[in-house]
Amino acid sequence: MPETPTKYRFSFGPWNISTGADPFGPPARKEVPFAKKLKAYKQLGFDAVQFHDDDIVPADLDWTATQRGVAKVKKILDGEGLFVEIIAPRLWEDPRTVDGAFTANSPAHRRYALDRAKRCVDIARLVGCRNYVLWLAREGTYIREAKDAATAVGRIRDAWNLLLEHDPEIRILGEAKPNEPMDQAYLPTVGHMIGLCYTTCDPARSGVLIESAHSILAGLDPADDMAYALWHQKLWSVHLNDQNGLKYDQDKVFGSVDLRRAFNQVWVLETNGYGRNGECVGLDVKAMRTTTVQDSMLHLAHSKAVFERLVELVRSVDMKKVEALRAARQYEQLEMYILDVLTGRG
Ligand code: GLO
Ligand code: MG
Repeated sequence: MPETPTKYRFSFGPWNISTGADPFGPPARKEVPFAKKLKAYKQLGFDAVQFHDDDIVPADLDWTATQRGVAKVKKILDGEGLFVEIIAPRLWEDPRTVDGAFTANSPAHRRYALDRAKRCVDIARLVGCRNYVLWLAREGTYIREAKDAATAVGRIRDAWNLLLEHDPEIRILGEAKPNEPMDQAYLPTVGHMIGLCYTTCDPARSGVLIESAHSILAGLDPADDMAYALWHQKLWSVHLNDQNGLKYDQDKVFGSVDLRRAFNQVWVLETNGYGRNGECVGLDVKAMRTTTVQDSMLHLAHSKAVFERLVELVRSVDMKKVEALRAARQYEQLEMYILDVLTGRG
C-alpha cells in the first residue's frame, strides 16, 4: 500500500452525457450543448476530458480549419482548468469504416482509416495529450470467412506502428472489447492487447486502457485484468463502469451491479499505485434512457462517489489480518472479513 495516499484525478468523455438513444428508440432527452458539458466537469469534481477526434472538430475539415477548431476548444479547456487525458480516433461511424478500419478489405478504406488515425495523433499534439486510445470497434467479423484473421492482426499491428512512428511522443493504449458492434473482435481481451504491444516497434509506448464492462463481457474479472496490466506496467487508463451479465454493453454506474467486484478493482488499483504516475480514473458510463435531461449527469457523480467510498473502504482494510488469514489459508474467514468491510462492520 502506498505510504502517502494517492490523490486520484477523474475523467470522462463528453459522449457520457447523452440523449439516451438506443438501437430501439430515438433520443429521449435534449442534447446538452458542448460548452455546457465542458462546464460540468469542474462542477462535478472532474479534472480531465477524454475525447474522440470529432468531439473536438468535425473529421472532414482541412488542416487549417482543424487547427482553428482545436485552438477554440483548447481555449475553453484552459479557461475551465481542464486537461485532455486521452484522445481516440472515432473509426466506426464513417461509411468508409463500415467493414472495419485498419482491417477493411478495401485498400482505399484502409488508407482512409490510417489517414484519419494519423490526423488524430496531430490533434492530440495540438491539445497537449500523449495518450492515444485505440478502441478497435469494427476490427472483427460478422462472419468468420469474411477476412483472414491472421492478416487482420498484422494489419492492426502495422497501423499501430505507423502511428507510433508518426509522433515520437505519443503512447498508444489499446482498449480491448470482445464483441459489439462486431460478433467477435480480433483483439478481444486485455491479454491479446498486451501480447500485441510487445510486437510493436516501441513496446515502451504501447499499453492498455481497461474498461470494466469489456472484461466482464469477455467472461473475465476486471480486477484480475487490471492486475495483469499493472504487473506489465501497461495500465495507463481505465474506463470504470458495471455490467449485468453477458448481454449488450451496458456501461452502468460503477459498482451498481456487483459492489464486491468494484471493490476488488479499487483494491488492485490502490495497492499497485495506479494514479501515482498521473494516470486518471476514467469513467465510461451511460445514464438510463428514463433519466431526465436535468439528471443526465448524476450517473457520473454517482460513479465517482462510489469509487471514492471504495477507496476509503480499501484503505480501512486491516492488511495484517488479511495476510494472517491468507497464510493460514482461512479463506472462509477472509471472505467474511471482506463482507464485514463491505457491510460496514469491518
Ligand atoms: C465502447 C467503448 C467506447 C470507447 C471510446 C473511447 O464500448 O467503451 O466508449 O471507450 O470510444 O475510445
Ligand atoms: Mg470505453
